[in-house]
Amino acid sequence: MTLAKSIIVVGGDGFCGWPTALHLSQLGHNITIVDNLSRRDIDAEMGADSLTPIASMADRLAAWTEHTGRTIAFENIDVARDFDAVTGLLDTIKPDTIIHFGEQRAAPYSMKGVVQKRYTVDNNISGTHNLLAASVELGLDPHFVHLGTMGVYGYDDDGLEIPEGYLPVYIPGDNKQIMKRDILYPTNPGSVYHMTKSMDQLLFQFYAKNDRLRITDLHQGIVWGTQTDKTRLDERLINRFDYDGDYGTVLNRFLMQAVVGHPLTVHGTGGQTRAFIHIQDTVKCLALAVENPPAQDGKVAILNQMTETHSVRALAQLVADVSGAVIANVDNPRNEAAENDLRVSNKTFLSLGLKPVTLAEGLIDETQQIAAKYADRCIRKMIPCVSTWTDKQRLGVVSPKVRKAA
Ligand code: NAD
Ligand code: USQ
Repeated sequence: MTLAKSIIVVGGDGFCGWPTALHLSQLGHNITIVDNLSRRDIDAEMGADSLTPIASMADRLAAWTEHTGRTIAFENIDVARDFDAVTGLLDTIKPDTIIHFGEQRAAPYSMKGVVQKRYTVDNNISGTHNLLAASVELGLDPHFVHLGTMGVYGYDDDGLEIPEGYLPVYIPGDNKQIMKRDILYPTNPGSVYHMTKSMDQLLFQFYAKNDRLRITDLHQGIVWGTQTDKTRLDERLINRFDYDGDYGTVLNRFLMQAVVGHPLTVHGTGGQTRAFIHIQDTVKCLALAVENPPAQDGKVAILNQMTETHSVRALAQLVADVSGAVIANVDNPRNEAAENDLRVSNKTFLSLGLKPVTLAEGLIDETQQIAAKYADRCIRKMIPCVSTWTDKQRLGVVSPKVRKAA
């Protein structure tokens, strides 16, 4: 165990933040969760809920202390709207590390309508900026670790292996010399949500250069699975499992759909290839990032936090093969390429010692067992993806229809 750090986990009530807070607490760090519980409020607003019964924050924290003897502090603060509370907390704690999970993270929710578009931009950009500006205002030097997304790179399918954040460009100079520059990889976001992550990158670039903040931006792929070794300790520690059409991510949705006898909802041909990582590896990557802050050299460290790539259609086939589920190709409510290839460099985490959990390792079974255990909590009408990307789709695809069943 290295030196115990004082760590603020913003968004620590969420799917990735909760197991990360537990993991870092178990490693001996002093954890303060900051969360305004907005994710639970959005569930209530939509009439949805986690498939797993997530306990209240008070019960979660009490269960953790019972099992481990360790305590985690909790502050209910909206980091986007309550700058004074953010400043007060940072001044009191003077954290070694701030991990920032606290954003509106669903692409379909961010495209639902103008209210959700504006909320996503206001919440995500202001929250990130408040945390950075408060740190500078107080003269603090925390290592800022942000959860970004693979989706900032876009899915151009030009055969290039996506590098970790920066693209070397070679520019011919006036005297025929070639000048090299490392520029931020040009962003190509596919939703208002993904756009906010592209905008976060510019905030980090500025604060790293101007104020010498040490920033790590983790470009994470789609997280699948539910439990980690820590959330399994007690049912009150169980992690969130989103399956609804806005917040459910593709593989977890397929696993849950298989269990409740719903056709697997493949958008279009299912040729969309995406990057994936298991939740257990997310928490391991966060611990590695915390232990390896970048130098104070004015440059943001960008790491691709993903372990494998799969097409949506291959995932559906895999789940159908293990469960006997039927695959349904539905009209795609999104505005995205129907087919793409994806190659991604993730060499930094591998070099730091990450040994990835792969889909092939049977963990699909565990996630299916969790889905089966709580299947009676499924609200079936929340399964279809009805948030459309454009007005044209909104008119034609109010309720996505099944085109073909395999
Ligand atoms: P989540 O919605 O489950 O958790 C986010 C948490 O942040 C919630 O508990 C919410 O209440 C809180 N929050 C939101 N706005 C806040 C605010 N203004 N002040 C305080 N708390 C606030 O999401 P998640 O799946 O755990 O994702 C966490 C982060 O990781 C997000 O930034 C997301 O973009 C990123 N990410 C997630 C995935 C994934 O597949 N889940 C993949 C790549 C990146
Ligand atoms: N898809 C289906 N059927 C479904 C649901 C989704 O075919 O029932 C397709 C989508 O059209 C899309 C792909 O699956 O092509 C991925 O969708 P998703 O909802 O699993 O993932 P996405 O919207 O990209 O967002 C999720 C998280 C987000 C994170 C992102 C990582 O919600 O917070 O940033 O994954 S990444 O995709 O790498 O950018």
